[in-house]
Amino acid sequence: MSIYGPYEETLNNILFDVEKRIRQLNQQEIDKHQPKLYEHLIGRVKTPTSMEEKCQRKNYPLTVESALRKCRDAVGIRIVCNFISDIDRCLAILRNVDWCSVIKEKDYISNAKPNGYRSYHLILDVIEDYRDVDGHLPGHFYVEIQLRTIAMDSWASLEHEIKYKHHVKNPERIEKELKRCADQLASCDVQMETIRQLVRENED
Ligand code: 0O2
Repeated sequence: MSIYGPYEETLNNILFDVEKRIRQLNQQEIDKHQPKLYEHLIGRVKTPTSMEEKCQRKNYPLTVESALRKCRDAVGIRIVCNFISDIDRCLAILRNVDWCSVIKEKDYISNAKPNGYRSYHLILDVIEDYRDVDGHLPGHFYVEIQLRTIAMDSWASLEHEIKYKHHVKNPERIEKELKRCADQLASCDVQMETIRQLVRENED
């Protein structure tokens, strides 16, 4: 049995439900003639192998408790937005829904990681009563939400690709270039926001 014990199906159900709810939130915005909340979203249940690696990296025992409680990203959803202000709208909405509570926020947009990584991370405690299996764990679970612009997402994907696929002898130069690229993209995000504002102010 995997590190998720009997909970693998539950995790897939949670992913399905939360994705559906986020799509509904987007539809509600569109119905109110607001811009769409996001460009696209992508969800995954972390593979058991990847979760085991994470637990080992963090020196957690390889147990269901570690995989579902100490780590809180077994279920993850990335929401990729067009504009920074859309991330703010998503945040405001998610903080107010009744089917979860936001228990942790990490703002890597205002405080980018030293390598240039930008994204806004939330941990949701999904309150809905997912069925406990064998009385092991109480019936609520965590979901990690990552909110990013398209530009931030492009950078993170490429950086991930470069970091994991290639081993270079002197990484400092590459890291410096990646950071420069991240900062340029961040500046583009600010410019795009300004352009959106200008369009709004000049609409007929
Ligand atoms: P995957 O496959 O994307 O899930 P914690 O200490 O537990 O509160 P945690 O989870 O160790 O926090 O770290 P954090 O900072 O919240 O970020 C975790 C996730 O953010 C990573 O998940 C990545 O998805 C993403 N991330 C963080 N830093 C970087 C970075 O420098 N580059 C890229 N490309 N992504 C980053 P996983 O588990 O690593 O992978």
